[in-house]
Amino acid sequence: MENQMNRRSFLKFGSAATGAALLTTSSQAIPFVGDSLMPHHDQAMSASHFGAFRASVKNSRFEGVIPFEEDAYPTSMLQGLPSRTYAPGRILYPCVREGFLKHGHKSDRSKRGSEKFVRVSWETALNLVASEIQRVYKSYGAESVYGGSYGWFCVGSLNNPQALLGRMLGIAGGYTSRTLTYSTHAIRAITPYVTGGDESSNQQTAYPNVIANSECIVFWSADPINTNQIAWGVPDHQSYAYMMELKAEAKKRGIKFYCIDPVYNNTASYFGATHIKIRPTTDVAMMLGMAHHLYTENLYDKEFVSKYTSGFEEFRAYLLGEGEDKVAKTPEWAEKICGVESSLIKALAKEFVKKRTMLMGGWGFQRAHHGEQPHWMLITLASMIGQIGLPGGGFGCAYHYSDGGVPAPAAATGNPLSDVKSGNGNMGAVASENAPAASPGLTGISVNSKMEGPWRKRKIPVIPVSRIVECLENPGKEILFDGKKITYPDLKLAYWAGGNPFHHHQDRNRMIKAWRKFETFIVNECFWTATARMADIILPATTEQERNDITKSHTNSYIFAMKKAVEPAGEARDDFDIFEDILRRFGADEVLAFTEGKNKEAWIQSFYQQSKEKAAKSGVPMPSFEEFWEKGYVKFETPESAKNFIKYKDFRDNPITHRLGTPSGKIEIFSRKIAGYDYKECKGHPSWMEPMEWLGSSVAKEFPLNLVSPHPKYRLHSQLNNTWLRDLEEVQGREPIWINPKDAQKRGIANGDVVRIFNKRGAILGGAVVTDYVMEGVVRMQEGAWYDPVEPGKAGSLCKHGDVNVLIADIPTSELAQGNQATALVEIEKYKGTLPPITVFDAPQIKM
Ligand SMILES: Nc1nc2c(c(=O)[nH]1)N[C@H]1C(S)=C(S)[C@@H](COP(=O)(O)OP(=O)(O)OC[C@H]3O[C@@H](n4cnc5c(=O)[nH]c(N)nc54)[C@H](O)[C@@H]3O)O[C@H]1N2
Ligand SMILES: Nc1nc2c(c(=O)[nH]1)N[C@H]1C(S)=C(S)[C@@H](COP(=O)(O)OP(=O)(O)OC[C@H]3O[C@@H](n4cnc5c(=O)[nH]c(N)nc54)[C@H](O)[C@@H]3O)O[C@H]1N2
Ligand SMILES: [Mo]
Repeated sequence: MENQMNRRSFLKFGSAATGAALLTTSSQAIPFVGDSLMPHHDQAMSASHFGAFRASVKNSRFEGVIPFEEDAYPTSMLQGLPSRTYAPGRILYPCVREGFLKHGHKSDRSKRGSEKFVRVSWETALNLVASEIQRVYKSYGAESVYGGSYGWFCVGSLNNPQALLGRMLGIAGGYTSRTLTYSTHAIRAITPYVTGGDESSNQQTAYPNVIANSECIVFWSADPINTNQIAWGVPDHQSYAYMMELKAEAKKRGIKFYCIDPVYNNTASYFGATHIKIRPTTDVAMMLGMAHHLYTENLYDKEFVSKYTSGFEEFRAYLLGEGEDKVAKTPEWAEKICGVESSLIKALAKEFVKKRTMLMGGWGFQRAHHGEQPHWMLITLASMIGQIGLPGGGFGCAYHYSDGGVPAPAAATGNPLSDVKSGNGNMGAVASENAPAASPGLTGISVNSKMEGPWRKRKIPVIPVSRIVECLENPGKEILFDGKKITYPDLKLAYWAGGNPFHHHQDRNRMIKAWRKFETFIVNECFWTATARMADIILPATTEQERNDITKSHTNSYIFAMKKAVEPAGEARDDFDIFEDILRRFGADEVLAFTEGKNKEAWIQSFYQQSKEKAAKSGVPMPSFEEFWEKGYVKFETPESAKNFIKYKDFRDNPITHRLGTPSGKIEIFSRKIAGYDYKECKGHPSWMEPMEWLGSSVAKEFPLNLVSPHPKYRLHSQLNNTWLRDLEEVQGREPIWINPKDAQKRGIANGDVVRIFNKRGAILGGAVVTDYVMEGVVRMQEGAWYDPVEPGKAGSLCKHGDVNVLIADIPTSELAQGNQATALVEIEKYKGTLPPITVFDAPQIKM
């Protein structure tokens, strides 16, 4: 306690609670006896996409992570944070590509990735950035500056690089931004037409209700045990307590679990689910087979369909083969496509109708050609089952994400971190609609300045996020998109902060060539990622533990203080400071518009105060900022009403007063609007359309294995790949690829071999894991291993580490969503050459 009192002076807001400070107080008084025994209040509270925690700092170094005491299920990934902070590939000073420093935008752009970097001062770097932005504005106009900057930057209401970048460019003169996300491109585009809302982020039937009522739970392309480890805000991992309870209840009541997936995933093993092995991208065929059986056997819920849906008649004609294609979508027809036996398709259809069934849909299957269809068809199937709005029944497409399904305090804001319109707005809070209106929903820095000035009037054009390469290749081209027409701008400069496009985007080799269209590529990064290596100007950014901030848990149950734990590495600076200093090169008004006259501390306090005022209005008291900062968090209680939330119960009870936001007010199995668009690849009702590459296509003759690329267990995309967590999975230093024993045997591949995986788009190395957790004909490699080409910057080079996006096509889902894919056909062979060393985790060559 004595120590706690001493600590107050050091932890006063605004002072750097550095290791040096700690050293002179409690760290000296308490001998090191292992982190778990250290009193919590002696550690700086912090937070991340992996969870909240206290940073243990010794000798000015961030050495340990003590998970937040109220997080009962912390993820192992959290332990990678210290190692990340001191990764050998930290960017320590501003650098410029040598050719760019000499020749500016007239440099040889094909040298990106291979040419040396030159260390420069912040002054030089920022002058160069500002003059490049001004040059492009003058020569081509604001539209030519791309500031869409997609990615999973850090948590923190203030240090949101994406919002800050948009804010800076919006003030400086404008830019082109983006819409939708790589996460939910298709589901988010299609479901507003079907249920009138965004099914990727609305509230799910709460877990307690599922636990009490569901008799059958179907994980359909969903892996919540894996993907709930992280959250778009901060995860508090409450979903794991509910999942444990669900498992215990299943033992008592015999709840049946199915996993419909090409892979027996983490969730399937946890619940001991029955594996329904389905060929990738064929789910719609299976669902149609089930629908056909329900219809012809008169097992479907006619009353639900007629009272709550619209357009079943049009769909029925298609289902029975009375439409244009004259093909009845029988279970036998479906079996030939999806590989699931027709008898099983029928049995499942029957079981889902008979039992109280919750269809938990993930998002894996919408990252595919025609990715709009599976969720539309899932909702159609759920409508025929007829349990939407009943306890423990229906469907939910966000149980796997950011503690979805956890009953929680209300969120007033759609996006918990900020009101940035171009941000990952879909990743909104999953809090209850039953909770009181006013809430602790914490806001953050806005992309729009509130100060008067020309920036207030600027129109920010957008492109669909995953079309960036196509846009570079076809300036001026008009495309169809979600009922509209969009003209691709002529992009000349890109500025990225808080994302890793050379990880997240598909068809790496095509991308490398297209990127040369940019005269200038500027990146703020903490690490020498594949993207940073392709930059012309690179500015070093601080990590979350090197600055103060404030954030909240994704469930809205907590607001967290994020206290600076250590000094920034090298010359790294906060994104906020970097953008403010760029605007200094534009003028004083611009700087004022950016800061609104507040320093970083004042901003952080203002976010807290806004929450406090909002909470007070609904009678929820919050402590003073100082008390909060000292304690490290504020907790909000979950209202009892939230625990029994049932999605669409209101609609079921009264479809007139609670009509849906669709034109008919009902679930639209047929959408007149979409039919009216007259698209080739998205019809008026859910339909099976052959994807460009699947096991039934002609491409499979040459490339017979269907690769899926789900989300990694020990990474957040590419994040943390530069830590020891890599060692938990890699095979001879290569990203693992799961292959079925039968497929491995045919190719003479043994467990632990390094293999070459290839198709027409490129080739990568990987480490074979021979396992029947992946079905025959399918291979699985997680997204996010750092791209490490043998010849950097050269299109077509072998990636020696295992970046799966070398192999995946960059072809849009359809004219509706224009979304991204995550599967492809490939072939695999044992790699016989000498193994090239991995180099991507070390800093590139820098001329000092
Ligand atoms: N094949 C395939 N591809 C996919 C997917 C798939 O399933 N399969 N999934 C897609 C999905 S859903 C997503 S969301 C994307 C993810 O793609 P990204 O979000 O681009 O991937 P991350 O690795 O999270 O990249 C975030 C980057 O931000 C940096 N960063 C973190 N904090 C800061 C900061 O404070 N300042 C600055 N300046 N930088 C910071 C990190 O170092 C990191 O490099 O990938 C997509 N790509
Ligand atoms: N640990 C961890 N958690 C994460 C992330 C992370 O990087 N790491 N990323 C977060 C982000 S940004 C997002 S968007 C979400 C993503 O959440 P999701 O998109 O739901 O996750 P995925 O792992 O891509 O896919 C889920 C399941 O779909 C299966 N699948 C793939 N293709 C098909 C198919 O055609 N049919 C069927 N039936 N199944 C298929 C995969 O094998 C996997 O088991 O996860 C979030 N959570
Ligand atoms: Mo995502």
